[in-house]
Amino acid sequence: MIMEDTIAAIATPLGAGGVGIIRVSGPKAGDIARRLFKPSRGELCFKSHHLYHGHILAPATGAVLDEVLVAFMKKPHSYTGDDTLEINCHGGLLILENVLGEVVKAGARIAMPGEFTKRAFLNNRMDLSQAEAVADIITAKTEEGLFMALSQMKGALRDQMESFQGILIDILALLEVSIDFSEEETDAQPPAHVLAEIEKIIARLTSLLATYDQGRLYRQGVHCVITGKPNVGKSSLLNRLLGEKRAIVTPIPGTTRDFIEEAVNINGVPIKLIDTAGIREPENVIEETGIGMVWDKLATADVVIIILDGSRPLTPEDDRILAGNKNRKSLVVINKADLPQKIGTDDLKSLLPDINIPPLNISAKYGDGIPELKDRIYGLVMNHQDADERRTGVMLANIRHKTAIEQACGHLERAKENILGKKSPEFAAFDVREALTSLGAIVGKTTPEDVLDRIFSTFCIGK
Ligand SMILES: Nc1nc2c(ncn2[C@@H]2O[C@H](COP(=O)(O)OP(=O)(O)O)[C@@H](O)[C@H]2O)c(=O)[nH]1
Ligand SMILES: [Mg+2]
Repeated sequence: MIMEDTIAAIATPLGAGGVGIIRVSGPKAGDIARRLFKPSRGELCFKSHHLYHGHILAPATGAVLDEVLVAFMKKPHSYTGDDTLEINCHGGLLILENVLGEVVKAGARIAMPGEFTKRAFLNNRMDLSQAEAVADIITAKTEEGLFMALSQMKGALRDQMESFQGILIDILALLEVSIDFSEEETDAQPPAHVLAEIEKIIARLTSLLATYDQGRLYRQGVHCVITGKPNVGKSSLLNRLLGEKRAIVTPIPGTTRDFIEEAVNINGVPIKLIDTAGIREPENVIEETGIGMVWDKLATADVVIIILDGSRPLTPEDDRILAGNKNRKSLVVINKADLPQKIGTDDLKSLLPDINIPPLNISAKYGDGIPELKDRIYGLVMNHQDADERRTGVMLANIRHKTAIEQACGHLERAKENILGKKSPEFAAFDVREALTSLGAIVGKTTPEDVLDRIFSTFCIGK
């Protein structure tokens, strides 16, 4: 596909840095380079994929804007598949803006977020799942998340989809043969093994779907909200898990008012810890609003850590907090294990009648029980699989992919019903074609324009 206009953007993060890169892509890229760049030695002869030293000059005044290294990548061997110019400037915002300004005057326009990658996709340099992986690589928070994104960028998900599509096309061929046949013999049915083939592929799609829960956690992370009544040690626990004094800890109840959110990495899973205000009978409107916000936050949590203060008897507030989180994935911990304990086993039994793992005793202040708590958090969010096992197969991590596969399964279930109901094979063939369309959306073959726009608009500028 030939792109009409030439796009340009600063591709490096804004701010001071060693180098700042301006990326230009489109038919005018070479022309812009010839207009603005003056090589330090000899005549300008841009060999593709070579680095040239020289200066960027403003053509109108001849003023030197920066000393640079430039590279020209001739199409189709560039990231976007179009002619691409990369100008390595000194990494100052003003320099980059000045050079970008001249690039625009010379005929480029400022790129939209993700537009370089969108062009790469439109030029068939990569499929949509690979383009999405580019964004995931940039935002990956842990090694596991990065590994997943890298394998998707290398085409693992696309290869998987292609193999499924190949199977569906074979099934479709069998169905179409029986359609032709049915014109002569009215109630012709597809061969018996078609049904088995459909069942087999549904099973494979279903097991791929089962990887989503974990894949999503690696990609997006887990929201873990710490709750409990005032003064039980929520902020102390946040600090302890982080390994730094982030939240203010005092003996005065009601110290924490706003949410404090910090990321930690527990065995490769990015976890966002959220410290909250203590829940109790509010004493004023401000506190009431604050506590309402804590309940809202709890409602969005993937995991909740409920803290009890082991050095004091249980209170109705503890009861209310436990009851209010009954349906959430939660861990109960008894803090202040270093002090004489006031919560008896019987108190716990009446409070937590159906809990199967006993609450964990910890000391946020001194660190007792923290490694075990991390293991429990990890165990709660992940199924027990070791990392090597996870690394062997493709994992779904993106809701768009998951939805597409669910739709494909739905169509295939219908195909199955139509075959079992001895309907004309045309019905099943229609369903299988729909399933192919659903799978095609993952790699971008059948993805509507507005969905593409939405996907690329979440990228950063210059990517
Ligand atoms: N002895 C002891 N004191 C603790 C422990 N954890 C927290 N505290 C103390 O309990 C008080 C309240 O702690 P804080 O973390 O602010 O509780 P929050 O209100 O739940 O956030 C502070 O004086 C802490 O030093 C612990 O494990 N042992
Ligand atoms: Mg606090």
